[in-house]
Order: sequence, then structure tokens, then C-alpha cells
Amino acid sequence: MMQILVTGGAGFIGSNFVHYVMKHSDFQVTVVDKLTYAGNLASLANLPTERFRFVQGDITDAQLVDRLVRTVDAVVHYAAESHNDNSLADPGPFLATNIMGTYTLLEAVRKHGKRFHHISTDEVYGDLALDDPYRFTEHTPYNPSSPYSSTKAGSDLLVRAWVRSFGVAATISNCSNNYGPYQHVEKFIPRQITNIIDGIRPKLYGSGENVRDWIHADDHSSAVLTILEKGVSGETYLIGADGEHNNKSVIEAILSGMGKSADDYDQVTDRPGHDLRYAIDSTKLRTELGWTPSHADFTAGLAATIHWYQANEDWWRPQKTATETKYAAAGEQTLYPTAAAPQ
Ligand code: NAD
Ligand code: TDX
Repeated sequence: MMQILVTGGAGFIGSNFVHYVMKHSDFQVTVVDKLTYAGNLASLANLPTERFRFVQGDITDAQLVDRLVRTVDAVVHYAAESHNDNSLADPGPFLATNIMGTYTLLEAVRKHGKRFHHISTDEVYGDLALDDPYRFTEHTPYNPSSPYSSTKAGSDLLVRAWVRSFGVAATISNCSNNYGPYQHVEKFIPRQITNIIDGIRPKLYGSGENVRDWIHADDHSSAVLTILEKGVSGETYLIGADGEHNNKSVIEAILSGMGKSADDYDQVTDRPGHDLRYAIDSTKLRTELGWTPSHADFTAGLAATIHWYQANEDWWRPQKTATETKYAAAGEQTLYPTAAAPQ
């Protein structure tokens, strides 16, 4: 029975992965998580104690990391500072966790000869034109735009160097935008759903023509489990589910799905350096490892996600006011109230 260490397992995608692994494998799971503003123990409630344990700690703590890595067969590394807007306001924590944290883990897996899987993002490739016929592949050159994506790119390169120079058995996956339960209310989809619940108009950055390639968190989890079990050491796999939608259409779909007028949102200050379009070609993962997504219907997935936030207000309510206060303090301003704005 495999024992795995999941870093960042109290965050959005890490907690979804832990639930997925509990259901679809017999692995024993240890989560190490610092419980930053983004970590939430409530996302890991009711897991079987005989297969799951939680350790609060920082992945830059070399002694702790060494002690934990020694006891497992493999490390799945999700922990990161993950929000682009925060990285524009204060890049420091992104360098500490994303770069130094990954370095600390790599040194421990090198010392103890353990398998490592590194979770990364399609943002390392920069962005695409709206009409570009090509999507990102494993061969696309790195070209990150933000402090967040540049630290993720740096961490990917560290993993590659530890494979080549020290023979560490590691794989990397770069995934597109995830949605689903347990996502922090600072992120695009949960922010709009919880705004509407609170009677606040959704906030669209700039024109909203920006495209994201949406994948359900469960499909990300099934891909990572597949790579962990069948992936070839030293290889990178792109994870995506052909879910391209522009932000404007997603806001309209959320409003309609919650019984509101589709134009009842505000256009607000655009994100500096805002990437225009991400799109993943996941042919390698599908053909070489036989993975397929099972949540292909974005409309159905979005409806289930809206329902989850409506049913789990206790989970997100404690973060909501602080998150909106942070956006206001960062200078977010309404540019063009749409037709339905109150006069
Ligand atoms: P998240 O912000 O929801 O969760 C991050 C978790 O890491 C939190 O629980 C936090 O407490 C923990 N953490 C932060 N710093 C830590 C430290 N120094 N030591 C230990 N724990 C620490 O992020 P997420 O959206 O779940 O993203 C998880 C991973 O997936 C990240 O590596 C991110 O780059 C990657 N990713 C995210 C997406 C997406 O759409 N959200 C897409 C592709 C890849
Ligand atoms: O209120 C908003 N209004 C808005 O229009 C917010 C919070 C965002 N946006 C836009 C910006 C992006 O074009 O929506 C899109 C998605 O924004 P985020 O949820 O902040 O995600 P993004 O910046 O695309 O990055 C996400 O996907 C890749 C994750 O946060 C990263 O961790 C992951 O690497």
C-alpha cells in the first residue's frame, strides 16, 4: 500500500485530490500544509483516520520536510502561493514558498530516494492570441507573465535540474484553470457566485475577452493519480479538458444559472499584465497514459459548483469580507457599469 505526502492538501486542488485518492485508491495520505489564508482544515473534514493524517507545517522548514519525506514512498507537491493578484501586490511569499519550498522538498526526495510529482500550471507558457490555432504543448517555450507564474516556472526548472543532475525520479504536470468545490473566494468563479449570494454585482476584469481553459478539479485529480501510477520519470504532462470560455461568458452563465439578468455585472479595473488566453493540448497524457476527463460538460459542472457554494456557506463565509476588503484596498474600481446597474 503506497504512502504519499501531499503538500498544500488543505488548499483547493490539494484537498480535492485527497478526497479523490481516498475514493479511488488504497493509499495512505499525510498532508503537510502551513494553513495560510488559503488553507482550510474544513476541506479535509471526515476523512478516515486510519488512512489520513494532517501535519501543520511549512515546506521551507527543511527539518520537518526531511522527517516527513523519509516516512513516505512519494511526494505530490501542491503547496504554493497561487493567486496572481496577490503576487502583484506582494511577490515575496511567492518566491519563498514556490521557489524555496520546492527546493527544500527536492533536497529531501534526493536524500531519501523518493518519487516526486510536481503540480504546476499552464501559466508558465505565457499567453496565446485569441485566434492562435495552436494550443500549449509540452514543447511550448516558457514565457511567464506574472510574479506568480514566473515562480511556478522557476520551480518547474528546479525539478528538471534535480532529475538531470541528481537522478531524482520526478514528473511534472502543467494544468489549466480548475473549478469545483473548496476553491477560495478570491478566485474568479467562487468570487462571482458568493458576490451574487451577498447581493454584490460580479466583477469582470477589463473587457472580459480573456479566455481560460476550464477543467473540473476531479479531472485534474484523476490525471495526477494516472501520472503518479503510470508516468515516466523526467517527463512533463499537460492536463486539460478542452474547456475554453471567455470570462464574460462565464460571468453571464453564473448570473443566468443563479436566476439573475446576464448583464447584471460590473466591469472593473483590469489586472496589470493580464494574460489573454490559455489553452492546453493534452494529447500526450491521453495517448501515452490513456487518461480522459469525465466532466466534459462545463455548464453542468458550473451548476454543481454554484449549488455547492449555496449549500456550504459555513465553509466560505469566514473569508468573504476580508477578501473583498483586499480587492478594494488594491484599488479595484468600477469602470463601466452595465445596463442593469442601479441608477
Ligand atoms: P490554494 O491557494 O487554494 O492552496 C495552496 C495551499 O498551500 C494552501 O492550503 C496553503 O495553506 C498551502 N501553503 C502555502 N504556502 C505553504 C507553505 N510554505 N508550506 C506549506 N503549505 C503552504 O492553491 P490551489 O489553487 O489549490 O493550487 C494548488 C497547486 O496547483 C499550486 O501549485 C498551483 O500552482 C497549481 N495549479 C492551480 C491551478 C488553479 O486553477 N487553481 C491550475 C493549475 C495549477
Ligand atoms: O474578480 C475577478 N474578475 C475577473 O475577471 C477575478 C478574481 C478574476 N477575473 C479574471 C482574471 C482571469 O482572466 O478571471 C480569470 C481567472 O482569474 P483567477 O481565478 O484569478 O485565475 P487565473 O489568474 O487564471 O489563475 C488560475 O489558474 C491558473 C489560478 O489562480 C492559478 O493558480 C493557476 O495556475
